[in-house]
Amino acid sequence: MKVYGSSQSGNCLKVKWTAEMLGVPFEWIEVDTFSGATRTPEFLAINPAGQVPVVVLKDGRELAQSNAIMLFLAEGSPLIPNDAYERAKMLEWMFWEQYSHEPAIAVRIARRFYLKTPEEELDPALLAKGKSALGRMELQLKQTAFLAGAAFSLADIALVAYTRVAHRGGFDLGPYAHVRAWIARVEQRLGLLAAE
Ligand SMILES: N[C@@H](CCC(=O)N[C@@H](CS)C(=O)NCC(=O)O)C(=O)O
Repeated sequence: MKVYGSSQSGNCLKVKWTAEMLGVPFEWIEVDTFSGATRTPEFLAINPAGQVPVVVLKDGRELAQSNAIMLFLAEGSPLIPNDAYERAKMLEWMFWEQYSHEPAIAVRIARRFYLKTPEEELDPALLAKGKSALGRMELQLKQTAFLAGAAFSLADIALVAYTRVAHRGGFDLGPYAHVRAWIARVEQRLGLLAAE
């Protein structure tokens, strides 16, 4: 399998970490998302949406969208709960991540940390939306060790990708003690050192 991704993108790292955890062999093809590399005819032939991550399977079929790729890779593995309710809870968090977490936290990280956009030029609503997302995670993680319940699942990999580097987006994780403890637990599972 080929994984087209950017090492700076949490969406791409989710796929990399899932494949590594499951022992799925892959070739990583680095794509610079800030240089127009996702808009070339060659890249658009692989993913017409012009985004990474996208994978090309051994048989040539393509698959995009980080969470869809993770679900594909982890099919039948302990990273997806067997119980229907717990599996749906995992999906609840993964859908929520793409609508209520990533569009605020990842966007601020990209603009502030990578593109060096000054704070006054950033939409102030992103900060409020990101803090609200962190608050929602804190509430859950006060009750359970992992997002979908007692067991580590794809929801934790999906949410940790940008949460562990939220400070790069100007988010102070100080008030979210349970989120911080969860990040450490998930990083340990993934064999990651704490992010700078
Ligand atoms: N919902 C998509 C988001 C993918 C996405 O936003 N990818 C960004 C990098 S994180 C990208 O490729 N940006 C380059 C572009 O839009 O040209 C996913 O989860 O895979």
